[in-house]
Amino acid sequence: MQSLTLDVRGMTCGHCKMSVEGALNELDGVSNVEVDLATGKVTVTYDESKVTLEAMQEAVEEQGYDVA
Ligand code: 9UX
Repeated sequence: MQSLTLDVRGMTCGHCKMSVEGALNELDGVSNVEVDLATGKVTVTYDESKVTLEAMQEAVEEQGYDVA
């Protein structure tokens, strides 16, 4: 298990937070997602043999937010 923090731009409300959390949690291999709305920091705990950084970035971008 490994964890990393994504810098996500454009999340401003609780629904944004839930969209991003939901999209990441849907990925196989993601075990925990923490979103800090104030800073845009999204900390993901995941199994690096099952999910890639690219897949996580795509999942966030599909929800309409930019990953720095
Ligand atoms: Mo509410 Mo968050 O419109 O984009 S879902 S600000």
